[in-house]
Amino acid sequence: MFPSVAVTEAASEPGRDVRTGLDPASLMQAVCDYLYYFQGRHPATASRNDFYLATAYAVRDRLFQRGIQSLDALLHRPDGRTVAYLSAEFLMGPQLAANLVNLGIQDAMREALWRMDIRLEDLIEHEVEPGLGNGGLGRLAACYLDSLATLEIPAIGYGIRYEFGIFNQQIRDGWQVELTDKWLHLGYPWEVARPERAVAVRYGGYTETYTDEDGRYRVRWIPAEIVKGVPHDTPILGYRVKTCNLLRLWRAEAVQTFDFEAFNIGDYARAVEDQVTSETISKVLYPNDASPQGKALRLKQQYFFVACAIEDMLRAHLRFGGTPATFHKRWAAQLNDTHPTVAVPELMRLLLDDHGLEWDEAWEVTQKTFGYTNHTLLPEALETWPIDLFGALLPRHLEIVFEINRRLCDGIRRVYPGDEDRVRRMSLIEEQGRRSLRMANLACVGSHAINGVAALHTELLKSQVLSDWVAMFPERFCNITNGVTPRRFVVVANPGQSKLISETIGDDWPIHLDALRRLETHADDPEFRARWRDVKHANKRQLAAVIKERTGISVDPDSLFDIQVKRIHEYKRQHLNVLHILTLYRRLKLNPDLDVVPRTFVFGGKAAPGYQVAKLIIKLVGATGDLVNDDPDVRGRLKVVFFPNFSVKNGQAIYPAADLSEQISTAGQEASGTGNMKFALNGALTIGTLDGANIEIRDEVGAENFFLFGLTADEVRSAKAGGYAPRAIYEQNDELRAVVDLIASGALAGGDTTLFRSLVDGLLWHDPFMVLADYQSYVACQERVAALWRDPEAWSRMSILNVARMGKFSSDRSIRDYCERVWHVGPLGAPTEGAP
Ligand code: 475
Repeated sequence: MFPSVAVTEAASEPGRDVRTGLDPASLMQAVCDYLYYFQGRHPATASRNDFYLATAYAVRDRLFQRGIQSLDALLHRPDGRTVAYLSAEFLMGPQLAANLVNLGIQDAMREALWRMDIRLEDLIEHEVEPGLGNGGLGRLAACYLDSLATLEIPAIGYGIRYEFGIFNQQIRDGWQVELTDKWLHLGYPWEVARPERAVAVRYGGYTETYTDEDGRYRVRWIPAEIVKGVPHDTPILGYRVKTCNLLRLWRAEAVQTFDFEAFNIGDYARAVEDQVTSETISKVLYPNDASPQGKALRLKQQYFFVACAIEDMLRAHLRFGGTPATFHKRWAAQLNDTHPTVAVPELMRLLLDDHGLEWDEAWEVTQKTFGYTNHTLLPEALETWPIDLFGALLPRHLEIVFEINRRLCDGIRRVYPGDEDRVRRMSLIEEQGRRSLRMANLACVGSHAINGVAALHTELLKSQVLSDWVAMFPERFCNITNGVTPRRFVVVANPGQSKLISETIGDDWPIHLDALRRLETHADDPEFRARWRDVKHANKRQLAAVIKERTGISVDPDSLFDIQVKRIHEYKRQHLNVLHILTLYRRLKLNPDLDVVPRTFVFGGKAAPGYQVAKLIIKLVGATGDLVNDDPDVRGRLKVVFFPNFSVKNGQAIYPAADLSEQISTAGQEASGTGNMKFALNGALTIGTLDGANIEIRDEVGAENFFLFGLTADEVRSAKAGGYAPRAIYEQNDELRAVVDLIASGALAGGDTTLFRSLVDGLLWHDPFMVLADYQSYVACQERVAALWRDPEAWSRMSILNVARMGKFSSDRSIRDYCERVWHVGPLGAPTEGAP
């Protein structure tokens, strides 16, 4: 069935030939061969991009070699389960350095390139990352792929190969400007297109019934439009293991390049137009990270990659001897938020209409296949699709959804007779206003497991958003706290800290992150602390140079680097951070000789292009910098920087240089956060609220090693229930009032009192995210931060203890949790307890 041919064997031993050798000589040969024979360049005249591509291709060979071996291993284990991670976003970050680290050939490649007078670091810097995600959710998917491969679990990430990813952000006159992300323009060497595995995706049209040969009543879908999905595969190698999985992203293509019929009748333009329309599907990533607009194209995108993925999975399953009824025994599919939820009716459709299963059997297969992860409680982020729109695009799926809903509502009525209000709440259809399909409800009914991404988030999910579902299906719910990959975010991003840790406690910590505990005893060693500080200082000098280059602002590496990087959103409260900066500024203006701790405040993050308040917050940060940075009374003691175009790549330069990590969302709003983990793993101390994973981070590192402030989620709720009046807080707090008045006065806007008016009024009259309520507690907490900073030994000790106790937040632990609680798979896909 699958010939384990001699060719595979010949190439199966890493290092056996020049093509796959891992020594500097083989690597140099491979890079040269690519330059010569693939790119047609002479090393003497090749550009940096030529060298980058040649190096990437040489690395990719070594990945594919391991990928083929992984596939081989899988094929010899026909009872195994493969994980399919379905996600509309994968924020992979740059690939070169991470792959070299996972292969263990960073030094060998550096040496190989050096022999050709090329600096590896220049090539790493040159790389453009595929920004195929908005933020946390997309980056989490990428961390999980890294961990799946490292834990040797067969897995495929399925998503969309957007031609344009998240926009590039420029700052002009303090305002965000969005530029198209043309990440493919110099060529993307990490992927391979597989046109022979294309899938036809159908849209629109109508359904009809017919009677098959056995006299059974069947339905068929007559679509109005067909689009081709072409897979592009990127190999995902684990850290120092042979397992190499796949990220398979789909690009939309017109079925025929020209509609010849239209061409013949002379309507050339329309034929080309149709092609353009088809290819629009994978054109661009929607840049909203919280409030999906009900755009038809977005639903088309969702169905597009889901249909491709399910078809691809089913094909593989049948090819290797499976039957439609055993699909769930070979595949565990995870819904990364509700974006891929149309997979539920899609799998049902294939099983019912194409493979003739009965409803109950198809439903059992479907439920056992899917798990659903919720990533946000924000009400505006809960996806719904107008029924008319959904039905026009996916008429057969709507019929199936209605039948799922009929059975669901019957079930609710059986368990809760007479409770029509509950039926109304749990129904897949929202009947108020424009009738619409509730994707979270569809995900819940179609999955055997439902999880939140941090303990508090799961509790809030269970007690609020999904409480009816918990009551009826309690066994489906579990928490799986997020994690991040220590390979990319420590080994690659922070070589100085990594080297020091490995010299001190050994080098197994990247795969056994709990081993960082061994650092605890060194926290009391003054010599170790001094080396720890030296590493941080070097990282800060590097970041200072980048800041100077990108913004023109000089910052002092001896100052406290106080950093907030994440999407710009009111609930994340970048403006609370600004209020603190302006508080310090005012104190210095009143008393220029005040002894303040010098600080560099760094902000970074993108605002959704249509989110005006978030864009105004960016402007406010810039205006604060303009006011503060060159004020003679400040004497350089406060610097405020907006670092443009925050991305995975920029994050890798920023996290290692942070002293203080700002995790200051309103309690109950941030599902988990993962930046909080990246900072802490790089030795930053956290100032934060009891929100998301902050709570668990604090539990791990110890309350005495965490700067906590602010209302709890419960307190936020009761404050709101009791009629929260921000204006009263403003009136009672002199310093707060002065700072808010400063913003309103126009002093940050060249005298213009209107620019920040909406922001100020929002705080004074509504303040839905309790910025004013938490202000005093935040400022007081920042004073404790400053006091500790004055004691470098105590600060270093705390920083070391933070890193030592962050083991829980490896994405390896998260993936083990998913394997145990949701997927029931082990290494190499071996079924584990509870496997279906
Ligand atoms: C949470 N993105 C973080 C992270 O679990 C959490 C929504 C709609 C459309 C497109 N993107 C989105 C998110 O909802 C998102 O990124 N959520 C984030 O997921 C991983 O750590 O707290 O805000």
